[in-house]
Amino acid sequence: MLLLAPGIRYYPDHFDADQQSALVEEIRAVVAQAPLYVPAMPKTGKEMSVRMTNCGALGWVTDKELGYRYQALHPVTHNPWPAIPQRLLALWEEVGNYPQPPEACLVNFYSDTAKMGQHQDRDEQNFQAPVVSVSLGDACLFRFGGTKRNDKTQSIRLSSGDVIVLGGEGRLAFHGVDRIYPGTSTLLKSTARINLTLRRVTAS
Ligand SMILES: O=C(O)CCC(=O)C(=O)O
Ligand SMILES: [Mn+2]
Repeated sequence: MLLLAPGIRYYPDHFDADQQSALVEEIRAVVAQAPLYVPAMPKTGKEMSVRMTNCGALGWVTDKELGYRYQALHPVTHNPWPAIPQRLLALWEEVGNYPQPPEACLVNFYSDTAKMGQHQDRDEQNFQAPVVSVSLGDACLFRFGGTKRNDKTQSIRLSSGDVIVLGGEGRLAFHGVDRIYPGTSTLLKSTARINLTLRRVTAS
């Protein structure tokens, strides 16, 4: 484990190749039940480049009308989200350092050109619990800073199997994905990156 900044922990190659393949199969099963959808920004309705779905009791969603929020039902199918795979619950137990399990696992699907702007994860009622994030497939350029938008930032290349934890002083750090490096992994069928983000939503 490498401490990148206060509260920002990096576990390179946390999942080996076999575990990554198993995780991809588990996520395929999630997507089969809860299809990827196109999230849109609050108010403007501008579509994000990342496709999303969730597993867990709650899922993070966004659309023009209601904005960023957590909800128990898929916004298109209106079905409950599938359960979080056991392997991810075990990851949370291992690195989360938090007594209760995650309630939400956001699945972000990045095509070659997708990216995610700098933001804080602050739609949760609970900032005591960390955010635990898994990278699968193509590498990306992940950039993070401090708790103010204009704080100095650092960039790190995240590869398949890597895990990042934003906890404690790093829980509200700004972060985002500047670019994908297409064709840097053969894990997925197409050139793409999947990110899985585990979160506790409600206050204890
Ligand atoms: O894809 C990533 O590595 C970051 C995803 C993220 O920050 C989020 O979903 O809030
Ligand atoms: Mn985030």
